[in-house]
Amino acid sequence: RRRISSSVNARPGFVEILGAQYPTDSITNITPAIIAKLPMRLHARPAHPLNTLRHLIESHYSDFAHLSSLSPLVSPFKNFDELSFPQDHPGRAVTDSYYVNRDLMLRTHTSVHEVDVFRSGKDRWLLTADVYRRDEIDGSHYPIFHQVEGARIFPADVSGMKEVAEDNARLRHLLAKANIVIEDVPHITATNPSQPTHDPMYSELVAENLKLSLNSLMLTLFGGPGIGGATPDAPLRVRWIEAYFPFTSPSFEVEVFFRGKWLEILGSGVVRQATLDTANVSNKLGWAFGLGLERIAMILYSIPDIRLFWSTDERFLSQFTDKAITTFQPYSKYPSCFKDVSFWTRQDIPLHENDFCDVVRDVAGDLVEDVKQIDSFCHPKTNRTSLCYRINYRSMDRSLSNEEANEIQLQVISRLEEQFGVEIR
Ligand code: FA5
Ligand code: MG
Repeated sequence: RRRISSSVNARPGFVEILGAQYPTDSITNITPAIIAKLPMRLHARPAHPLNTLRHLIESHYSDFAHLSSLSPLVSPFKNFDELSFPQDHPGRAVTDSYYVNRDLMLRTHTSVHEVDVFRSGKDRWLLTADVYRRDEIDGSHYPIFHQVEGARIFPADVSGMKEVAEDNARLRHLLAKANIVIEDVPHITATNPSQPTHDPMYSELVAENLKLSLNSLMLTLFGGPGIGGATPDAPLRVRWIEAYFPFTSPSFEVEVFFRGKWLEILGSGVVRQATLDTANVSNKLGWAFGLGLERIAMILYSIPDIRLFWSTDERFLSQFTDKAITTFQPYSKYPSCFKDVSFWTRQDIPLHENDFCDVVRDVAGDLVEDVKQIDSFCHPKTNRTSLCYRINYRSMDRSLSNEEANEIQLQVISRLEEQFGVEIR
């Protein structure tokens, strides 16, 4: 079970990732499909929409340090423990994250690098990277996506707070003239408290700086009339929502109203002092945010399917330049073809939906468009569970024959039998 296929070029008991070999163990669940995509670095490809969007954000934060080449292989300790995640946090589960082995995983968020970057002495920085989460399969979910982390810290004293207050005045002035409507929540509440070691007045000032700074970023990204954003009679709408993250308090999410829908853009908050203590900058206080590039790019460029970012088709890639955000012109959509598979699961071998999806992704690659469970029942006498999944296959680049889809489906079935001992019905 969770066997790494022999297509990965490594000694038995090892897996090769980005040119180095790592021992596997009983929790290894990284798949060849994921390993093959690790060197892609879409956020660094000239003229790729994700790269252009990153540069737009970097130019907005032009006086920040810009980082983008840290390794995706991290320890679970750094990804979770160092950021105050509780032991039982669901993100740690093998069903939700990709593990190379017990001590090494693919980062699930860019926050994993906060401690190291703060420790290196940077007090205002952006970091862009690929992040990895096991998930369902559809047009807006992909197991790899890209985040930009941003952070700014100030001296936790009167001089630092004077700096914050001045910056707040500058940003408030700038936003007052802009075509933007902001739905705010209080900076600090009983359910979204300031931290015990923080002077609440300092925490208020920093939370306000975070909000003003991000409102101004939203204006840069979504405020232009040319891209269907704000117009004189329809201002940009930004909504702040109370949130929870183990490594910030108070915490917030930001949503933007764009083309008729509220779109979740980012998570953010006042950095937990434990993070800054670990980074040896206990005398500082500040904020951080993490935003997802794909969702923003899909909206700004009108890209309808998240798999397109991974397309090597010239009809996709040649449409973009590194100068500006343009509207994607869809080329003909090829027909899709669905296949169902019904099977009895084994009681002694758990099969999570994310396990099912990883088998499909591993066999079908980007030829899978979505996967849905269409039936599930438990036999009253034998107590066995039967599942039925519908897999929708479609190529974005060419027409896929029914024979080819059948061939892929057969491989999916034999992998399910082999890895999870299922009995096909
Ligand atoms: C985080 O990852 C936190 N590290 C963000 C953060 C940073 C909070 C710093 C506080 C301080 P979350 O899991 O909500 O949080 O993801 C952040 C953003 O990434 C989301 O708002 C969304 O834009 C994007 N995102 C999350 N999951 C996906 C996904 N499956 N596909 C595409 N984008 C996603
Ligand atoms: Mg979220």
